[in-house]
Amino acid sequence: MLNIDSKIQIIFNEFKKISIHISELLKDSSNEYLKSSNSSGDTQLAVDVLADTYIEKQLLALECVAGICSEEKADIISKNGILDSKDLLKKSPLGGERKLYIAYDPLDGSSLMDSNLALGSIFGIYENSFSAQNLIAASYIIYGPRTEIIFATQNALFYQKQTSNQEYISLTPPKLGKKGKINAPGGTQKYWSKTHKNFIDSLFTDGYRLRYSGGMVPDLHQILIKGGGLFSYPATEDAPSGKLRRLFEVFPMSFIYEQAGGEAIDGRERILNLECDSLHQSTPCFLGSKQEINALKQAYKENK
Ligand code: AHM
Ligand code: MG
Repeated sequence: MLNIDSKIQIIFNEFKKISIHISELLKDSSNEYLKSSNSSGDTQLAVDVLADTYIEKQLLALECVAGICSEEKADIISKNGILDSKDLLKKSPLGGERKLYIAYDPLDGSSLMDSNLALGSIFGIYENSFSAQNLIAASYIIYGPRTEIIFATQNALFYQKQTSNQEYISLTPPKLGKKGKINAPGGTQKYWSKTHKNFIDSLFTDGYRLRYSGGMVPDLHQILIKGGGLFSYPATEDAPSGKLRRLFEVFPMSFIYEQAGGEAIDGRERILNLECDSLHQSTPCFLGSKQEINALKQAYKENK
């Protein structure tokens, strides 16, 4: 019987295989939209569905994976069909049978396909249930001029890049400084609250530089690689719970940011203390270096 670390290693190795397939898929993909939309109401691209179906097939073929759910799917799927999401969203103790479930966003930022900007895939590995407290490892792949991958466990961060012969080599894992220089503010500005607008303006007044592509993976990756800053996707008038989804995007990226020495909050609370009531639930989110997160917490507290 494999221990949990070996299972996580098998899953990480599978993410690398997936990254090779999807980076090739992106080279040949058109920007064709389908008539369908996902559970969040986003119109799907053909490539969103292709990436989703491929990842589902690869992950469910692993003996150590008990079930998966994805930004592009309405349900949690196991090798034997649909699982009850109410049961699996409840917090459950770690340990026991130690079943592993994976939540993923197969192609984050796919609306950037047409402009040929970097895209990503995001994965969270959950033990026993899809609750933030049960997130035990996370990963993202960035498809840019190079394909790179970040893995985080509860103890370590790993950073690897794909070579021209489709092998992976290790790089020094990035670390967030206490304070950075990048400001990546998401959401439609005309719908920002006054508090949020004032805070974002204050960062620019302090000398922060705007870096925002509209892809969560490259935007967060840039902050990580350049040593710090703030990524925000706030509650807005048109999206009071933010846009980004807890299970597929915000929890895994928060896990990785914490492992890199940063923090992730929803404006008040630590993201990884939040519950998740439904599979596609979103949350406002702020991920960054400690100093920016503390300043934001303060600004939000003073202007409730
Ligand atoms: P997607 O998963 O449908 O691509 O949506 C998520 C993307 C994130 O990558 C990005 O941070 C955000 O949506 C951008 O939204 P906006 O265009 O509102 O700034
Ligand atoms: Mg996404």
